[in-house]
Amino acid sequence: MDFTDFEVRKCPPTVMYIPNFITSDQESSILSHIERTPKPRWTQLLNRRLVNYGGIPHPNGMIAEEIPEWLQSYVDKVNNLGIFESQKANHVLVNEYLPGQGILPHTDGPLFYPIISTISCGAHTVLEFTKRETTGEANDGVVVFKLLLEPRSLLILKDTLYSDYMHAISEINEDTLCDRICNYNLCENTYKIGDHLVRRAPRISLTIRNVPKTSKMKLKFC
Ligand SMILES: O=C(O)CCC(=O)C(=O)O
Repeated sequence: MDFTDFEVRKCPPTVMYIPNFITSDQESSILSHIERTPKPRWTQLLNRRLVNYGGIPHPNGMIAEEIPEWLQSYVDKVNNLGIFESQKANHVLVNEYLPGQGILPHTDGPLFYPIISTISCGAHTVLEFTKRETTGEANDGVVVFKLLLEPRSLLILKDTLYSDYMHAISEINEDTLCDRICNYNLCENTYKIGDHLVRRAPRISLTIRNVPKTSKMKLKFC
């Protein structure tokens, strides 16, 4: 696949934004699978809840677990794009955000191959980027640019965007379509900058990544 048409050019390298990566039927199917996830499977945090599929990433190696078939088909769909180069995605983090919830500025760090792919379902969100404080200079939390993630879209982040920037989702109930959002030209819908607000609704994201260091479960018999 030639990604050049999907590259977001108004921000540092490299962001790819593919609208309508999945169909509405696929989105509904994902949402109904997630809705049926047993409560104990979820980890409830203060500002979102999450489920790990494929294992729990760990510095000593992720004990690999099978990804359920319904979810593996979306992992395959992303793997088939060839974005992970010689690797294959083997981990999915499902996040659920209710309106007013979000995620604090962070980098995904060394446990992952440095490429992030995210499928959004259910509703939009706005992802905000701040520069990492690598030179000792404070960045004062200044948001340098933002991306509007529409439902059914795929976002791919890599290169300097992975290493030098933190990403976050503000804990707010509605988003302003400001001129710092830099992927309007690739969005499925046409948006008018400035004068309208988009109310948040529950959003599910599937963050599909490669965890390079894995191990098989060791069974001890004594
Ligand atoms: O929900 C998203 O789009 C972002 C998720 C994220 O940044 C993470 O789980 O590390």
